[in-house]
Amino acid sequence: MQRSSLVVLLTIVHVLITLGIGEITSNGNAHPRSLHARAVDSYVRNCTNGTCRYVLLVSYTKDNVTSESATPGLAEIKTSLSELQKALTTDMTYVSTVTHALTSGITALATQMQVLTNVTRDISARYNQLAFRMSALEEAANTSTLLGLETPVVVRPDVTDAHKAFGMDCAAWYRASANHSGVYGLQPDPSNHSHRFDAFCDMRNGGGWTVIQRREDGSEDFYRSWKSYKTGFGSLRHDFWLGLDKIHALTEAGNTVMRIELTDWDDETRFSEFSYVRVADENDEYRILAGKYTGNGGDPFHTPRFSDRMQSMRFSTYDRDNDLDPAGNCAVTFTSGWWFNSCFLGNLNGVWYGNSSYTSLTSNGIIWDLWTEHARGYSLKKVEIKLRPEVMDA
Ligand SMILES: [Ca+2]
Repeated sequence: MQRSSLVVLLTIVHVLITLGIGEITSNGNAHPRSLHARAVDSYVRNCTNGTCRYVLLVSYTKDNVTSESATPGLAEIKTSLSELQKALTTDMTYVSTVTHALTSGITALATQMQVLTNVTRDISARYNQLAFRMSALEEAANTSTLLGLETPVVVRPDVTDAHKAFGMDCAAWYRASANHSGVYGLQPDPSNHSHRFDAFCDMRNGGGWTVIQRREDGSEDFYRSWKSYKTGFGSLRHDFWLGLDKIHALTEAGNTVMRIELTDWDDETRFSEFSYVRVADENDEYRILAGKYTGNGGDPFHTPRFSDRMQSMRFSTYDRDNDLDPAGNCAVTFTSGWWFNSCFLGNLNGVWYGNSSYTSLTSNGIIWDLWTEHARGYSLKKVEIKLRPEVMDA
């Protein structure tokens, strides 16, 4: 018997009982109105507003028909009912078996999922270890180049971002025992997977420094557009600017230290450190704020003369004049992109002059006038600017 016809018959039987037809024929006697049900001919399903009524179409005869003639109708219904009950029992057993099999399947699947999760976690941990070792190898390769040794071949695994390890900043890598300076993957905002990038981590001087700018070999032109300074340019292992959007993201926590390291052509070094450095987002033209100064390199943020002061200045490029000089654009005059007032005591994105005796007459070199032993316009040999959190302890 097909399941649909089974349902229909069950419905008919139910309706028969509900309408009292069974009562009419149960004693085989004539109905008070002297009508006898001969047989159920058919029924009509009538639905309105979601409520369905079943109307039975039954043939009747007048009371001259004997009570015996009505009996076969009752017997027929009883037989049908019995058969339906049997079929229903069989179906119920079948449904029960299928349900049991499904439950077992789901339990097995959950176990397999757990195994898969454990395996994924294990692979991820192994990948992180591998990333640390790769960094150490790359750093060793660079060191041997500097020493004039043969550079070992370092094969970097071909991995997509989805499988690559990312730290919030270089300090996070340092805390995770990455002690070697080199290129690491960063994601400053753990909830923003789309803002990931590579950065050079300096693990010296206490470790955990994210380098945002380097000048050492003149391999990059720093007279660049707003868009270029926004996104960054250069090679992380040579001269580069990390990019203002990334610098903003790295200082957003509000407890960032910025360290500026300077080297002159006599290989003398100076440094300036500032606590609570913050670089705003593009809506505020990447305005820079700095807190307390320490070091021996000088402090351009809190210098007495306002027109030189770097505190709270917005970033300017040749195509975006945000400086406070009404007469012109400091970025154009000094071929740079920087936080100019009108104009500066320190401009570290000027032209890199590779001549040890050169003092840029137009002051458009890498200038740090706070280093007072140098003649005015002296262009430095090497600069690095780096960031890390105020508190380094994990
Ligand atoms: Ca201006």
